[in-house]
Amino acid sequence: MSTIERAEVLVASPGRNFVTLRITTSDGVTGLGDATLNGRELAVASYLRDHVVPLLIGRDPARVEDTWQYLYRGAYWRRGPVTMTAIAAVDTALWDIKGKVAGLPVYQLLGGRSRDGVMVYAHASGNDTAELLDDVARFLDEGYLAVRAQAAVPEVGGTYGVRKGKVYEPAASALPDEQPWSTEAYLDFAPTYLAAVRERFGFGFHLLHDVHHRLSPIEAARFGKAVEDLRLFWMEDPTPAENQEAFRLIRQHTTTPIAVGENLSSIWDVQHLITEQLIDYVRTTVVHAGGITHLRRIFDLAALYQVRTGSHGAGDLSPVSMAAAVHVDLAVPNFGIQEHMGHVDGVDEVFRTGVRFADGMLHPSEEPGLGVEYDDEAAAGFPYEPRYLPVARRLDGSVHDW
Ligand code: GCO
Ligand code: MG
Repeated sequence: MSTIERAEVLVASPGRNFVTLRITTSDGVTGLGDATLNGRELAVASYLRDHVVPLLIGRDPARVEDTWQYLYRGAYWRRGPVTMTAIAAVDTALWDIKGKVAGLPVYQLLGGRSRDGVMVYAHASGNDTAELLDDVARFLDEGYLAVRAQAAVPEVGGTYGVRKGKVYEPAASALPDEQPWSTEAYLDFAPTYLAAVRERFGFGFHLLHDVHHRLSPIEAARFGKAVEDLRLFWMEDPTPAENQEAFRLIRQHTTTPIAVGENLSSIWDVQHLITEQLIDYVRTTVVHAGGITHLRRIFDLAALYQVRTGSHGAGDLSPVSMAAAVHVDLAVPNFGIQEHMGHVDGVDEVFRTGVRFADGMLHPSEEPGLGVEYDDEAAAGFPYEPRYLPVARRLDGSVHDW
C-alpha cells in the first residue's frame, strides 16, 4: 500500500503571501493544497506543521473522506477558519494525488463535466465613475460576461475594492492600514455609479457589486431596493453573516439577489442561510471551507434549496485553490459564477497553473489531478513578509466592519 511519506508546509510571498501544503507518497506522487488565510498565514502554517503533519505520515493517501473526518472530529475543537483552512489544504492535496494516481483531472473524479466552461466575473474599479466606466469597458472588450463594479466613495479614502496596481490588493501594509468609512456617503453614491454602468453598457452582461459587510440589515434592504431596476447578478455580503437570521429582514424588502460566504468556513455557518432560502448564492471556497470534500457537501445542501454557487476567487487565494475551484465548478449541477481576480506577476513564477481563460470562461487543465505545479527555486526568491488587511473606522473614530 502506498502511504504518505512527507508533508511540507511551504510559505512564499511572490507579491503576496501564500501558504501551500505539498504531500508526497511512498510512490513518489505529490499533491498540492492551498492553506492561505490572508493576514493570519502563519497560524495555519503552524497548525499544519505542528499539529497535522505528524498525523499524516504513514496514512493511506487514498482515504480522502476518512482523513477529513479524522482531522475534523479528531481535533475535538469545531470549525473556525484556521482549522478549516488547514483541513482544506490536506483534503485538496489528497484529491490532487487521487487524480494523478487515477490518471484523471479532478473534475472527472467529481462526476465529470456539467458544463463546457466556468463563467467568471472580473473586478472593475475606479477612483470615480468615469474611471470605473473605462475599466468596465476594458473587461467587456476582453470577453468577460460578468463584471463586478466598485468605485471610491467621495471623501472616504481607501474604499473597499478600488485597485491601485494591476490587481486589487488590500493586504498591502506591514501593520493594518486604517481607512475611514461613511455609510451615508456610500449609500448616496454607490447606486449612482451602478446606474451609470447600466446606462453606458446596457443589460447584455452580468453586473455584480460587493458591499463588503458594511451595512446593517435595514440599510442593506434600502440599498437592494435602490438598485433593483439595475438587475444586479448579486449584491455581495450586504451585512455581516454571523447572525444568519439578519438576512430575513433584507429579503422581506428586496428582490436584489444576495451572495454570502467568502469568510465563512463550514456548512454550519451557512446552514440557515441556505435552508431558509435567505440567500441566492453561496460563496464559500475550497481553501477556507474544508477543501473539495466539505465544499461539495455545502453545494449539495444548497442545490436542494435552489441556491447556486459563486465561490470567492480573490488574489489571496492561490492558483492551487483557483484550479480546485474550477474543477468543482465544472462538475456541480448548481454552479452560478466564479470570481476571477487574477494574480500579480510573480505568482505565475511559483505556481504553474493549467487553468485557461477564454471567452469569459475558465477551463481546467486536462492533466491528471489539479494541474498545478510548485516551483521551489522560484519560491526561494520570495520570503514571507508580514501583511495585514486594513481596518475601517467610521468618521467618529469607532471601528466598523472592513
Ligand atoms: C472578494 C473579497 C476580497 C476580500 C479578501 C480578503 O469579494 O473578492 O471581498 O476582496 O476582501 O479576499 O482576504
Ligand atoms: Mg467579497
